[in-house]
Amino acid sequence: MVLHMEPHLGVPDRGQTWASSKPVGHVAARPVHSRIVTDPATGNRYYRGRLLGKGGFARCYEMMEVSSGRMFAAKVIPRVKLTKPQHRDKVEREISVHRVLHHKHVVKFEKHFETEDSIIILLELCNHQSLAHLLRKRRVMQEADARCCLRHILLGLQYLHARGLVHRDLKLANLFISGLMEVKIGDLGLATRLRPPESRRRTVCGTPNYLAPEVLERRGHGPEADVWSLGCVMYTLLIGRPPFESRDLEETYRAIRHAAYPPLPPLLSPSARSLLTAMLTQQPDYRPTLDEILTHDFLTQGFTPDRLPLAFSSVPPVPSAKTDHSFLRRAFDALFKRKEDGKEKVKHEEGDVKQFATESGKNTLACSSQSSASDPQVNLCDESGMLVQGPSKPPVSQFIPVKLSGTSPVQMGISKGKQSMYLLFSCTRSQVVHGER
Ligand code: 9ZP
Repeated sequence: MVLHMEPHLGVPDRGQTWASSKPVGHVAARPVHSRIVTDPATGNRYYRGRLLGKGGFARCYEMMEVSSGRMFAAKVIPRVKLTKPQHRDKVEREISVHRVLHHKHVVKFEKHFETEDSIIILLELCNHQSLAHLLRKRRVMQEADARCCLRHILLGLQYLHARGLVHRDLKLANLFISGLMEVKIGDLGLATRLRPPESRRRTVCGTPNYLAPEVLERRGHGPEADVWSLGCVMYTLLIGRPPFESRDLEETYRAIRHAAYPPLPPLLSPSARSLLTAMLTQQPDYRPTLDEILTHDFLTQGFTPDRLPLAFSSVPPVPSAKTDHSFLRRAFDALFKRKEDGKEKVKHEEGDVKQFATESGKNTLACSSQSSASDPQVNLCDESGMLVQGPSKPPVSQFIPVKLSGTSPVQMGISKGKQSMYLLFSCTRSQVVHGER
């Protein structure tokens, strides 16, 4: 069992680093990390991409299976980190619990293998990271989008509970967002088998902010504790901060024990208010069950998108609709209109696009066209799908690349430093994502 390394002649391969310079006389240096990792059992090779983050014992990377090009999120756990037997037990338990789960709203466990120095777990790669990342960019969510998140999580949780598993660590950072903008429950490191109340585990685990009062008071951990955490998730999505947050941990614990959270803002709908209050009930027996939540008015009344809006993944909400829309309108005119013999005609010169890119701020645009190349009807929308200029407002999922007199859509995508102005390029992206339905 060896960590496969590309043949080398005393110099590191690209992407490798040498172990820090050793004193003279030390045995030969070796590369610290190889970019290529081989599963010794199958011979499958994986290319290690960028670091996604760290968690527990693991460093997490993007990994590509070389033979198929499939991408995974990999947890790489160095053996040296597993200093106690219970560390290894914990990793093995996570693997044994997770590997048999198959549900659209639970992150997929793909495979695991061991090399000489690490245990490697390959998981479904969720291209839009987690709800924690998303909320850091957006601050809060509209009720319809929160409803969509909640529905996805509830379906995943229903699957886990039906299999006798409680997650025990539901929080925004463990709720991942796929490339198709669906929410998936991940990180089952703390998940445990449901036991009868008298023999329930009394260990305190999880992030303090989302811990249920009964877990804090070591009265055991049942499925109701996941409902409490889900209430905390819903509160955070709609209000922008966790319900039990304070600078002092003791203060947080006191608030949790009394289920004392700041008053719900008046703008919250009555059904959101009633569901939150029910989920954040101090007594576990009085909290709604997953089935009751799924049939609650908040989840059944009002529009629920199938997925989160793609726009969530890339841009913060437009700060001032007024200025931005006037900018977008000017952009549209400069890009697609020109006066000729007193008549307005559509044009598409790159020079104009560039001129706008340099003038522009941080707006992201998307275009769609509904007509033939000879008579282009261009809609210019902001990322939320709001029509800014053009004959009609298509739903984002109907974006199609605009082809104006043979110009390739991608050629018109322009970015300027960090502030990007995507034109037809971003609608091509929407189309790819939405086309995978
Ligand atoms: N992170 C920035 C700091 C560089 C990212 O850009 C990033 C990108 C991701 O996908 C492109 C991503 C996470 C962070 N995706 C992802 N992360 C997972 C994950 C699936 N997809 N998981 C599946 N099961 N558990 C999770 C978990 C471990 C692999 N993660 C993340 C948790 C922390 C880092 C990776």
